Amino acid sequence: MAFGRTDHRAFILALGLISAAAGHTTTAADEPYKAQIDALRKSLEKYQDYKVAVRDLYLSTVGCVHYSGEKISGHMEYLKGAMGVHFVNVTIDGPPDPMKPNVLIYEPVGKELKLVAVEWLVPLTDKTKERPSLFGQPFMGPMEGHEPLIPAQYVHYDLHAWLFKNNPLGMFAPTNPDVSCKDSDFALLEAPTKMVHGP
Ligand SMILES: [Cu+2]
Repeated sequence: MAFGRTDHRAFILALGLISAAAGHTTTAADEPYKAQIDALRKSLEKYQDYKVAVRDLYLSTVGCVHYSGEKISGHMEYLKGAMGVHFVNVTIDGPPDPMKPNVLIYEPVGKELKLVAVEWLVPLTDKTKERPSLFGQPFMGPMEGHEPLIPAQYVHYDLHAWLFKNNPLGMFAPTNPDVSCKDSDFALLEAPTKMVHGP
């Protein structure tokens, strides 16, 4: 089916409305934030070389994290797929900065690491008044830390953005079924993270 330019835009808008109505905000079209997201992607392109990321203090947490899609009540619903290897910059703190994610995520492909996504990880503290959001996307959580790489006591909100690899589940979905840990010597199958009550 061929869409004219206007038809196409109307179709995307309709899709956005449908998914917003269904509460699937993480798969909604990111159209209104497109310019901001494009600028963010451009500013992070240098991190496609993981050594540049390490020099800027994004440090590897080694394990390639993936999920089986198992559902447990009271736990996060992570659909089957991987995140990859998280490189965390603990020198970035304060409220989430849309232009400065504190996590970069790499997929091991052959003997290389490919930058696939970024993440904002925000601890829940007594100062937290509301759920953070960026690009119109409410963060997920609060949830416990992701064991075994992050201690359970690290209660946090997080938001992933698949800026460098398409995610069929949506730009802001936590897991990506097209990302794999098969080429990693440090694949870690994680259980879905426990949710915590918070603002
Ligand atoms: Cu992640």
